Amino acid sequence: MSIEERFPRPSVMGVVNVTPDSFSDGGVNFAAQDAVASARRMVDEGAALVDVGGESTRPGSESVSAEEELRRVVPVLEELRGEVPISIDTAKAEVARRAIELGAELVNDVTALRGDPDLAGVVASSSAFLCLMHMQGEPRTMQDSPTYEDVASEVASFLEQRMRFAIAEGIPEERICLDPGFGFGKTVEQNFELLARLGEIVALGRPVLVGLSRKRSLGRILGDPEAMTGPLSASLAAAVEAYERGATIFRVHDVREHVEALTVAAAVG
Ligand code: HH2
Repeated sequence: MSIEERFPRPSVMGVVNVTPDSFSDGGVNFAAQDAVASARRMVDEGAALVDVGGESTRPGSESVSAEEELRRVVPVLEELRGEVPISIDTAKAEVARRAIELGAELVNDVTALRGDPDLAGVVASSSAFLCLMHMQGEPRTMQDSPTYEDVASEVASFLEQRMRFAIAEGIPEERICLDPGFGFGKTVEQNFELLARLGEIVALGRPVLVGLSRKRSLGRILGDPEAMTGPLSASLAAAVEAYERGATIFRVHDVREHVEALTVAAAVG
């Protein structure tokens, strides 16, 4: 089955960060039982799947070991197994392998198969879907001075290359979706230009996943130059703009509100 058949446009992906330090919900779901309850609630609210992550990738964050990531996510995945459709937000082959064994359907790799040389093989030898995301630099330093000649065309050509790499590694194209990586090595202006020109990413021919929810660019465009997050209202506007430009999967913290907004956008469309 292709990813667009499994997750038709628009599909909402709820975010469950089993971390102490994620940028907007750090600590909220750090206890496994809280993460499980959040995931179940998100599905009740209309999420098509839930993205479980054990490592923050917020600007400035440090990476964690595979052992620590497994310690965080495995109890959550065990509990949700067979009940909630799961995406695993990881760049580590070992974590992806265990998550797939526990039923994860999608591997969400913010490094687009550049982080762990074994990850492509793990995905290829499973039936999991894969999200390839653009990032300039690495989380610890990516917001220091992101530079592009032309952000939209550079992100598009990066994603096309990473898709070719994934296909060459044995991952069928129909299982791949692409993500421009809002906030990952991009200024406020670059993020908004990328959103305006999202059609250029959609034109690559694969479903596009967007993560705009609560991102700091949304808070900054509202006038606070120091904002570290953006409000729900701005997240909804950004999601609808992305939908209008062809996005398929929406990675969000506030599921009910996004499902409602996107249902209206889809009815107009
Ligand atoms: N954003 C974050 C994490 N993972 N994955 C994809 N595909 N796209 C995104 O835009 C994306 C992502 C950052 O958000 P969050 O998970 O809320 O925070 P943190 O990385 O601090 O855990």
